[in-house]
Amino acid sequence: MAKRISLTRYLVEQQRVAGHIPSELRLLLEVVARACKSISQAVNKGALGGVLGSADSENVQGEMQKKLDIIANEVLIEANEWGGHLAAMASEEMDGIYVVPNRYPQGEYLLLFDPLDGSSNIDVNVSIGTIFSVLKKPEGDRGVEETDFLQPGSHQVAAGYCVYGPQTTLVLTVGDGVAMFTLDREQGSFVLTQENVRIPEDTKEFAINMSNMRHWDEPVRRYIDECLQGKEGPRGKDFNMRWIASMVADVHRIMSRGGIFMYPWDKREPNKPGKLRLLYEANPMGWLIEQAGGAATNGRQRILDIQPGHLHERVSVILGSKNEVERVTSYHSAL
Ligand code: P6P
Repeated sequence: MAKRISLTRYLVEQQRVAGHIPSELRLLLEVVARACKSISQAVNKGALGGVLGSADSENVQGEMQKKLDIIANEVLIEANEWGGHLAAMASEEMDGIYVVPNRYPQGEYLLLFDPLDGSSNIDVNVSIGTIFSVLKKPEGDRGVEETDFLQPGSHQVAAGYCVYGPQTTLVLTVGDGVAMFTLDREQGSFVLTQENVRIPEDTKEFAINMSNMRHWDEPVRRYIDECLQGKEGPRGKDFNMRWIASMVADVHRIMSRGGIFMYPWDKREPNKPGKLRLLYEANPMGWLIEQAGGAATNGRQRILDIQPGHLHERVSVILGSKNEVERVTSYHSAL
């Protein structure tokens, strides 16, 4: 059981003792955590807060926005724009980047986020969450541009998510392993409840949307077929399946007990590499998984090595227990 310390103390120790993070990054993470607390409160109000349902607008992905998608996006923008730690932000809910207005000092970090992932679950009271990634703005005295965000996931300096479920839990890495903080609503602060999170290298649990089976590529079909054959098949063991249709919730289960999560390319939209977004979903989740001893690929290469071509680039995602991810990836290279 982790010693009961606050997120603030954990971050101060990461800065002062471990020398892992500068004070500006510590400030950034504290501000993001406070924003997640506000989002959690809005989510928890549900129908009582008049925040359920559609916003009658579409995001850059052409997806219908929920009222809470827009609220969460605004909370993160307003919480972070004045602090002087950021140069700009990028969000699933915004077409282009949001440059910190001139009335505020500009900092050296770039913040990317999916403000409310899994929002199709909002109206049915299933766990959803915020995913965030932090990069450093490239050196130079020119103004910040969209191309500054197009860095491989291996360049991240911090990544995390906050899952709004039975508990509100913030999961964070600054490159020194993964720590989990549970929101103590009486204190109004995040408290360290687990550190040095480790994902078992093997698992009997896979997460994939089975309704897409007929559209999958052969390596994915082979892997799932073998899992479904259970003890009598080539895997020699039975598997269980979970699919919450909320990446944050599925990944949190894997961070908590292992498993493999897959949203692979499929032939419904052959020109799209996958459904999930590289910069603010796959990269932060991929780094967290790796920092906890797991693996994350697109079937052929490490997700964190992918050089992004544009801000809302999509990617095929296979992540979780290391030996399972390596097996699926080997099936792709066997082609
Ligand atoms: P499907 C939520 O919309 C999301 O982006 C991820 O959180 C989730 O894993 C996936 O899409 C679910 O997609 O096609 O199963 O609804």
